[in-house]
Amino acid sequence: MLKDFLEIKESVQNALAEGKPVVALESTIISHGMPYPQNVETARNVERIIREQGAEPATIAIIGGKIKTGLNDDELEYLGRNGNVIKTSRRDIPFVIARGADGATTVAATMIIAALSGIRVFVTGGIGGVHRGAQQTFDISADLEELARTNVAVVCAGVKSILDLPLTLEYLETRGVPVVGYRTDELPAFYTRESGLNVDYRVDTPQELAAAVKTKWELGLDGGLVIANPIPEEFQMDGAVINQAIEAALADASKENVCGKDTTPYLLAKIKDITGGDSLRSNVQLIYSNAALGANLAVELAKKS
Ligand code: PSU
Ligand code: MN
Repeated sequence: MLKDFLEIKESVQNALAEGKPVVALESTIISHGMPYPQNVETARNVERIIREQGAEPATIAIIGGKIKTGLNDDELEYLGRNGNVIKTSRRDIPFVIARGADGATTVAATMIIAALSGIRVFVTGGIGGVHRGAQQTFDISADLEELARTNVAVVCAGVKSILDLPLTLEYLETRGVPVVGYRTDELPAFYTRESGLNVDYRVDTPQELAAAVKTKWELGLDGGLVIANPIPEEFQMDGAVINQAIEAALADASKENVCGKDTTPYLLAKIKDITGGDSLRSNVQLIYSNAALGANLAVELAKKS
């Protein structure tokens, strides 16, 4: 039974029962995406921002073999400090649970658990995608497959240029996943607002966004959406600086033969080191901005149901 595996925090359960807006958050970003203590501090601030916008936050993870939808403060701290948490995507979920282990959920796994919990909106920083060189390595994030099948709207800051942006867009197009620009016609590239690539649709208000999301699912068009919210202007990085850091990080990864699930965390940590922490500052700020938008979307969706 689902309830044997899944524990929904009381405040989240109450919000869901009352049809109030709830926003899911991932935990790989905490355990593998940022260093301690900034990771825990950011996670707490994100939850606060979501509450301030009138929605209930639910950070998702697996702790001691139990799926948690909604973490308390101690659990957030534990995840952020503990170096042994397993990066958990779709295929890892049953094993992490069966072993009674701790798992930090990726975008894919968080979407699955959000959907099981009845949550339709999920906020993160960046999604996984088609990696550069995927023509050779086949490295395509399971996040993209999940977006194709699971009904959760994912608010992010676009696609990070550690990935191949044009190929990621092609993949999403093939799998029927809408890529929506929030107040932009361009796909944002995470650290920067522009990529030179177009999104499918631009929306300018949370109301407009909610109307499209609701229509998609009412028609039975299963799968998620990528809602790309550009990093606020003042926190944007210099394009040349960040691209140089990314190139250097990619070169190191290839020299050290990093592959599989280690690739993304490796690149994120390298980029942070190379930019002397500047990338981390941008990363934190874009998540705050996404948190506000995700909460606004959840509020509008709740009004419509
Ligand atoms: N991109 C980021 N920060 C992150 C991740 C991606 O800017 O923390 C994490 C997310 O949890 C995402 C995962 O789901 O990496 C993708 O990993 P992979 O490429 O191995 O699928
Ligand atoms: Mn991969």
